[in-house]
Amino acid sequence: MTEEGTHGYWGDLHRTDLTPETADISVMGIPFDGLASARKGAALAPERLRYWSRHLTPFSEDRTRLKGMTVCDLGDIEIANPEADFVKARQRIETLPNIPIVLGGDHSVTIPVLQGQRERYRNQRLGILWVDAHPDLCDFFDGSRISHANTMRRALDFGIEPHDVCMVGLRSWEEQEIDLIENGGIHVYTAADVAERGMRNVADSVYNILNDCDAVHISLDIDCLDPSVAPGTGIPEFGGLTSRDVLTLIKSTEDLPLVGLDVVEIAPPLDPSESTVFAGLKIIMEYIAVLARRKMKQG
Ligand SMILES: [Mn+2]
Repeated sequence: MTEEGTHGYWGDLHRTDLTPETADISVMGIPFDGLASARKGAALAPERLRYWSRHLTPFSEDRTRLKGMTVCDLGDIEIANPEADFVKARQRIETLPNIPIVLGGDHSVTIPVLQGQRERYRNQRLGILWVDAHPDLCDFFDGSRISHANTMRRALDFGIEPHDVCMVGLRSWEEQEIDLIENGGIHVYTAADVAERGMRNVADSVYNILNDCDAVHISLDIDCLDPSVAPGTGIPEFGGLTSRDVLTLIKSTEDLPLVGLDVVEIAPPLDPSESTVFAGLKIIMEYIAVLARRKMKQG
C-alpha cells in the first residue's frame, strides 16, 4: 500500500481523459455544511470519500465487474453563499448528459440537486427514493427555508409529486412535518416498518411505486443507518437501518430508471474510525454495480 492508495480514484473507474459526455457517471462534491443545524463537519466528506476511494476494488460484493463503467470526477462545487451558489449546483446538474453521484455536504445541498434533476426531466415523472432518519419536510427551520431540514419540502415546492416520493428509514419528526407525512400522499416506510416487515418486502413496495416513474433519483442521508454502524453524522438517531438493509434496498433498484444519487451528512470530524466514510463508499460502489448490471443487461 502506498500513500497514494492501492487503486486509482473510485476503484480505478475514474479516468482523467473522460468528460461527462464520454463517461457513464459524473462524481461531484459539494463540500458545504453551513446549513446543518447541529454538529457540523459534512463539508469535509468529499475529500475523505475521494481519499479512500483509492483503496476500493472495481468489484461489487457479488463480484459484479465494475470496469465496464466509467467515472469522470468533476471535483467540487464550492458554496460560499448558498442563496447564490446553489444556482451553480443546479445548473451543473441540469445540463449534465450522464448520471450524477453527488457527495455532500449537509442535506441542504440536495436542494439544488433535485431542482436540477426536476429541470432535466421536466414534463416527466421524477421519482425520489429518500433514505434518511428524517423526512426533512420543514417549511422553515433554524431561521432558514433552505436548511438541511427543508430539503424535501422545497422539492415539493418545485414540482416533485408527493406520490412519486418513497421515504425509507424515517424515525424522527418535527411538529410542522406531521400533516404532510400523515396526509400528504408521500409513501413512508419507517425504520420500524423495515425491522418488522423486512427490507426485501419494503423494497418490493418501493419498486412497485417508483417503477411508474420515468426517472428515479436516490437521496441517501447516512443517518438512515443505525449510529452503531455509522456514528459519524451530525444527528445520530437510535434505531436505524442495518448496513444489510441499505444494501438490499440499493440492489433492489436495478430495474428502475435510475438517474442519480446523492450521499450526504457524512461528517469526518465526528467519525474517528472513518467507518461512516467507508459506509458511504460502499453504498456508492454498490449503486455503481447496479448501473453496471443494468448496462450489461441492455448490452
Ligand atoms: Mn436528511
